[in-house]
Amino acid sequence: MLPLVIISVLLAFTSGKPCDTEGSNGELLLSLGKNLLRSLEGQDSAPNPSVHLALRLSNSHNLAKESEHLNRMKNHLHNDIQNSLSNNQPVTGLLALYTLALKSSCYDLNTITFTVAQERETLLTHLKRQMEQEKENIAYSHRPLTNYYQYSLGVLALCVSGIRVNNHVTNKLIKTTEHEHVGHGSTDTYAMTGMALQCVKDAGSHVHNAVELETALTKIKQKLLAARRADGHIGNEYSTGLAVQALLAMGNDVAECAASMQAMRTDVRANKYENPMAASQILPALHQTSYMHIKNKSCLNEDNSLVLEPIDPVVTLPSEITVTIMVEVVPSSGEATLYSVDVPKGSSLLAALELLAAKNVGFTFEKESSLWGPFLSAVNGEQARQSDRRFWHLSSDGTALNQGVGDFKIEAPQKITLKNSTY
Ligand code: B12
Repeated sequence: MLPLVIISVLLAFTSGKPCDTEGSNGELLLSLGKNLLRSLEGQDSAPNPSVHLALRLSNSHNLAKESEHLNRMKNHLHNDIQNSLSNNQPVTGLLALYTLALKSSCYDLNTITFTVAQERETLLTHLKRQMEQEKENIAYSHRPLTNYYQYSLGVLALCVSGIRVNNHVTNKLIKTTEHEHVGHGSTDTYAMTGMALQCVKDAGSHVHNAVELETALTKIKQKLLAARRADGHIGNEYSTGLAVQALLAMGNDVAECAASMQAMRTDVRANKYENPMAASQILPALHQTSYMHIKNKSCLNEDNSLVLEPIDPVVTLPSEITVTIMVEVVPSSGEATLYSVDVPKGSSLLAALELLAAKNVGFTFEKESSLWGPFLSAVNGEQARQSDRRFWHLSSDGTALNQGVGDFKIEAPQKITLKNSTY
């Protein structure tokens, strides 16, 4: 009997895919898909191209809701991008995400146009132009107008849409990888660069620098593998999905991602991906696919079984237990001010800052909305502008937060520091 058990266990190990998504994991994927679909409901929820992508890369669909969301993107998101283009603001990442989202629904990209200075041009022409401007900026100041994450998204979006990416544009990405100039969110950025360069390699268009391209891809793989933690995460909880997507796109053996898949599943069960952006970046990885695979999407014979059951609204009353937090503000002058405020345990940092501002002790702040939620943009009247490459950095007792003000919850007394920093 015992040998039989041992043999079956061994067989299960050798025949089962290490990143298997069958069985109970199927349930997990389904519930994550439903949560994403739910995040698009509600009057004031803005259409989100990253969520669209994740839903389209899943195995189960709600085709009616996906097509409704596609239409909302074609109105609202389209208008937002049109406004940025008209105001000459760089919008590479959003334009790229929009392109990927449309492509993931097999939408004819040539029918999407924007009008700037009375000239109507297609989405892809605009994306190519944004990439040229980004490239010029790199040549001039060694940095893209936006960041290398968005630059990579741009290359990826052009490539999966079957556009031949200008060699000079790709070369800038190869060179950055070589010189390791990626900055904040480096795992996320390496992952996006990996998918972009792999797509270019597979397209076979970048022949004259093939060796450098290969070297860059090898380096990215090494960087991602070196960022693996003992608990399976690559970088942190929020970069693991993109990192796994990239490793899969770069043809890594699925066995190498088993621990990371497991880490993400544990995170899903612990509700770490309640932010739809976070969930949208990990879902494709859990489905063992990647943004790069949008290139070959046919949209034929798709499953249509993702149904949303009505759920009872959950009302959470503020906790009666309060915790005292210190809020330290360090403006660009370096002169720190310390405040203190009592907040209900479990409040978001945003709610805590609102309570502090309401005390009229001289603390004020402003926020801007983004795909990830509220972004802290000004404190005590001081803006930390992206155009100046500054931002309000968040930390707790000296450790950088890996969530924003809307998602980070205050569970214990601590000192929160808001520091005007450069990136
Ligand atoms: C580049 C980048 C930044 C840059 C953005 C400016 C720029 N022009 O380069 C800077 C350095 C300012 C930044 C800051 C922060 N970031 Co950041 N950032 C990224 C990165 C690598 C790419 C974002 C991007 O360009 N997306 C493409 C465009 C199309 O999407 P977008 O949503 O419109 O992009 C804008 C917003 O995302 C916003 N933004 C950037 N980071 C964050 C974080 C939060 C919480 C919010 C609300 C908004 C926001 O800036 C983007 C450019 O305008 C992502 C990686 C990822 N996986 O998404 C991390 C990422 C989004 N950042 C993250 C974090 C934690 C932060 C900080 C909270 C870090 C800190 N301890 O202070 C701060 C935000 C603090 C604040 N003031 O509210 C996490 C968010 C995880 C989560 N669960 O919320 C990510 C996923 C990285 C990671 N794996 O940990 N970031």
